[in-house]
Amino acid sequence: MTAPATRDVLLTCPLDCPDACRLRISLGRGEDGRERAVKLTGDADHPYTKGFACAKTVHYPARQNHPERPLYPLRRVGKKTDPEPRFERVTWDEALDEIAARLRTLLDTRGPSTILRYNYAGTMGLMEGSHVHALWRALGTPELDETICATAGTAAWSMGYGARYGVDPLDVPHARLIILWGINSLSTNSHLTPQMTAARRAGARIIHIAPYRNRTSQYADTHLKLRPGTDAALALGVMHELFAQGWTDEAYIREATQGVEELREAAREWTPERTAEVTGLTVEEVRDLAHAIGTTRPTYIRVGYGMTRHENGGTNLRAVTLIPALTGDWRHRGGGVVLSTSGAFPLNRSRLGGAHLIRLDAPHINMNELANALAPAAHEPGGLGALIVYNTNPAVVAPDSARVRAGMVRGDLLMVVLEQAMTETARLADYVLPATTFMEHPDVYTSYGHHWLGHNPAALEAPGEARPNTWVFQQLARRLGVTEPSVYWTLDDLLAELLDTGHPYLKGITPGRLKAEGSVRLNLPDGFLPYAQGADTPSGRVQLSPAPQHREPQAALTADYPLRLITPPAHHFLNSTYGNLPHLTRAEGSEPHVLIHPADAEAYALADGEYALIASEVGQVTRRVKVTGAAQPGVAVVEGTWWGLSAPDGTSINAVTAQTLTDLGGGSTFHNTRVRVSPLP
Ligand SMILES: Nc1nc2c(c(=O)[nH]1)N[C@H]1C(S)=C(S)[C@@H](COP(=O)(O)OP(=O)(O)OC[C@H]3O[C@@H](n4cnc5c(=O)[nH]c(N)nc54)[C@H](O)[C@@H]3O)O[C@H]1N2
Ligand SMILES: Nc1nc2c(c(=O)[nH]1)N[C@H]1C(S)=C(S)[C@@H](COP(=O)(O)OP(=O)(O)OC[C@H]3O[C@@H](n4cnc5c(=O)[nH]c(N)nc54)[C@H](O)[C@@H]3O)O[C@H]1N2
Ligand code: SF4
Ligand SMILES: [Mo]
Repeated sequence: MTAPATRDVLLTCPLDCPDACRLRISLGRGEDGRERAVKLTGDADHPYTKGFACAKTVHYPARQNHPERPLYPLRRVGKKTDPEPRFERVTWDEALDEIAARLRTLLDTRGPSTILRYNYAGTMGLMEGSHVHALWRALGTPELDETICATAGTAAWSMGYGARYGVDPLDVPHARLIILWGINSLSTNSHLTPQMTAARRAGARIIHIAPYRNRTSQYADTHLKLRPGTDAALALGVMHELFAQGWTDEAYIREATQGVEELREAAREWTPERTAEVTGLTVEEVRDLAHAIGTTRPTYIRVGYGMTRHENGGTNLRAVTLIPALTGDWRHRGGGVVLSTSGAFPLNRSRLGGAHLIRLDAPHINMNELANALAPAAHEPGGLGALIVYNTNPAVVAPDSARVRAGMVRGDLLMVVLEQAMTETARLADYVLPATTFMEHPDVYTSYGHHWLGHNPAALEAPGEARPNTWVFQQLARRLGVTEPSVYWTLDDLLAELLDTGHPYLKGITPGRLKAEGSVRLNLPDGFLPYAQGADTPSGRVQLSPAPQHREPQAALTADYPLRLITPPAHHFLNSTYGNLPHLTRAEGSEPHVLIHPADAEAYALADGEYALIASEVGQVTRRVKVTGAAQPGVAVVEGTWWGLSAPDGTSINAVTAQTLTDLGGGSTFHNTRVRVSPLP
């Protein structure tokens, strides 16, 4: 259908992934004369992307040209509870006039608190992903606390260190010990791999710490299969040995930290024996880990958000991040710990997304509690009359998803979904508004895994009548009589403001240069060593107090719910993105599986290849069992937030996960679910 490629463009990947790759995309003309993407790979000249895209995004052209992609505004015909949704094509004017009229009525009769924007990181673009909230802030709708992914980690990091700086990934080849702690980096941060391989060639050892064996464990030299949710115990066990064996860097502790005595006291009880008992590791494994960390400089620790998705996930992550403050690794190039590099982008965000419009008295809604927020009917106190969804697929990715869907199909709720794909959320909408992709709209990008800023021009004409989110909201704003200027900014307006800080890291980076070069490295000082002299906290020191403590979850395992279910990302999907591409679902095994250890298979009469019922206190799903030693006794694993449409029972795995929040940051607890797995009757 599509002719051979005629030209290449270089663009930054917009997806929620630390790598923010520079992509080389080949365009060709179809029979209809329209240019489209035909091939995608990584830019060979980019020092971090190094010429390859991941196993999922190489298929972005198929996603973009998907036959079911919505290309025209659609209005529902029939009821939201109909088993097969039906939509009719309408003009943009019809859709926008009708939506604006419904919003106007809600604003006039019941006020802005009845309208909820619901969004996440479908695009990381600062325009289409962040600035686009300005309309809702100008209207004074509830503040959505964007907690589904990173806030437990951010809160934990900021207690110890303040802003999130991280080791430059290009310094990783200097490390001699690499610890991948609570992250499946070969799947979720794949461009770190060449850097680690370079370190390995120079003699580095690589350790993976995660409850089940996956690609990253296989790549590592050592896999420590700890019990989920016990990272604080393991970190304290390591610290016990650092203190006991004299492996601490006393100069660093004295000059750059505060609270070491409290931490030393807390670590005292975490002998290797006690640590082994709590974490499920052997005493030798605990001693070996501590010895490796204590005696190897530089030690590089890459922590993932994965380990935070537990009740005590914030504290667990904080405990791990404090280790380099005891070893002094921050003073060694390639040493330290990384959660995110995003703090290094010193942009002027004072009006980004209408930040200056946020009202102090605005109600807040935690996005993990969408099921609750949708529960009261529109006429009840606190009831929502409208839900405006963009850059996210909550019917699949939000916890307690069956109740989320039940709330969405309420007849009195206006639901508008801006989408690039006919997701299960879009299928529940009153209006589906076709959205452009990163190749079809201009935007700017930071990264949470490296230090380049990216700018994408609109490289392709939008197909059909797809429009950027910002265009849609500006059209609504006009119809609602909104006069706030920032709502109407173009990307050039935003870019000028973002770069206007005078910060040394942005020196020489003008809008013109960024647009001309496309990808520009921040002006970090030579030998960038964040936290070598202290931290970005009020005291200027790394804050070790209050000392982290291990705690068992309130959702303790019981005879009724004897297994802990973790639901980490799949290699071939990005959250639910790509879950509608058959060659990627096939690569993931065609349907979601639950990994069960042979000992549990025997205990609960589960047979390999058979269907089983996974039941939690929240709900239940049916999944095919894979009996495998990759799991551990007591832990069930379902990889990937598959579309419910791919599952035997049509449900998302989040039908069993709960709205429980983390100890810090109000974060999600997707790996915290206690379940019972039984053969399907
Ligand atoms: N292929 C792919 N890449 C992705 C994504 C995707 O869905 N697929 N999602 C993107 C997004 S949005 C994010 S936030 C990042 C997330 O990427 P990561 O930061 O890697 O976080 P998770 O993927 O949630 O974590 C997965 C790992 O955490 C481990 N884990 C679970 N519980 C615990 C625990 O208690 N302790 C320890 N030590 N380990 C634990 C799992 O075994 C698994 O190895 O990846 C991004 N990249
Ligand atoms: N059980 C379980 N659940 C999880 C997780 C888990 O590990 N386990 N991970 C959680 C995590 S870390 C995260 S970050 C969330 C992520 O959840 P989401 O943010 O919902 O991510 P995606 O599922 O990738 O859906 C993004 C949607 O945005 C759309 N989109 C992309 N770009 C644009 C655009 O420019 N405009 C518009 N209008 N739409 C666009 C895409 O088509 C896609 O449907 O899921 C969470 N849910
Ligand atoms: S690795 Fe991440 S940033 Fe790179 S192409 Fe894949 S999803 Fe995009
Ligand atoms: Mo995420």
